[in-house]
Amino acid sequence: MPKVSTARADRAISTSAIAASLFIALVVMISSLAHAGGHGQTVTIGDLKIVEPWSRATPKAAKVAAGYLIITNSGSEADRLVSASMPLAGKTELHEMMMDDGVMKMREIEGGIEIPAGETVTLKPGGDHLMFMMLTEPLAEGAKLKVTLTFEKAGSVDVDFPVAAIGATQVPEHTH
Ligand SMILES: [Cu+2]
Repeated sequence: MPKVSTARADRAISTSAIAASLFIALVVMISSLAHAGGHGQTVTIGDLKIVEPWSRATPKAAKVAAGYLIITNSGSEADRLVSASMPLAGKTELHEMMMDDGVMKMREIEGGIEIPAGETVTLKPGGDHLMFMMLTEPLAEGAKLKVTLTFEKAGSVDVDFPVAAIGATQVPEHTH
């Protein structure tokens, strides 16, 4: 009888080992899918490459939300992000953060955001950002916002901004 129970135990172990490796494979697959989704799309327009666009869900009463992205200019001339628009926002501005009497405030960037030749500009929490204003509805976690970015030289391009959870401080599902 001990033999049988050992065999059973072996079988039980190998079954659970298979289940565990299948589970791990599944988790890896799902997290890589989520990871790819979390990065949002990579968009290229002319010499500019846009990666990791994202925004953040808003509570019901909120009228503003921020948008973030990374822009790399591989060209030999500077370009400039001059404006942006988003269908759920009555108005979209380009904002910067600044200290005013010891208080962090934000204000519209006059003349847009320069993307110097050969450099990468990151719009992120605490720094420059897109400000979606006069929202016509709350931004829902998991949604994708179609944002139109207009550059002085490269022209206009549509970029999908995935919406992270309320309070998120980085790209959704971003795990590096
Ligand atoms: Cu702002």
